Amino acid sequence: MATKNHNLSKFDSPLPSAADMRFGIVVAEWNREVTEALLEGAVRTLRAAGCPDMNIQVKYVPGTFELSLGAQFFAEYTDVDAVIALGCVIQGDTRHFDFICQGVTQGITQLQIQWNMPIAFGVLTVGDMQQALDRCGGRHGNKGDEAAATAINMVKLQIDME
Ligand code: DLZ
Repeated sequence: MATKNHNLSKFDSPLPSAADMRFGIVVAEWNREVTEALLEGAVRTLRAAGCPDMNIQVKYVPGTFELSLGAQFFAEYTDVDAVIALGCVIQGDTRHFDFICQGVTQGITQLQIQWNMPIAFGVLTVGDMQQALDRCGGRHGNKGDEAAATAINMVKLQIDME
């Protein structure tokens, strides 16, 4: 019987080939400077794993709150294997931040289960713009890149388990 190696996550391994995988990327237009950088990171990672450009579709929604519905459109109307949702919510003086974060996390969680489709959560939820810049290609890496790697790994896992 195969046992799990608890010291090394399989997701620390090199990425599987994404040559035959199809991805939808839904990008929030709010804080566009940040979300475009997340998008660049995600596309770079998909390409590096062998995914051809023709297998990558990008669509924009107004804000992070709309990412769930954008992801659902991909699931319902296209033949993608996974969706990568990219957004950036910056904490302000009101509770808007909490509602948007709650809405998108719950929405994406529900969609994944409902559609049996990986939807990677590439949403930055940060206190200020500097924290966002640090995570979209700055000193904390690029979370778009990480979201794309997650999507590739989850599609591979689904293929292996089907
Ligand atoms: C309204 C709003 C605010 C205040 N802040 C953000 C944000 O930091 N990041 C983001 O992606 N979107 C924000 N939005 C817009 C909402 O996501 C949404 O587009 C609107 O509430 C309309 O549904």
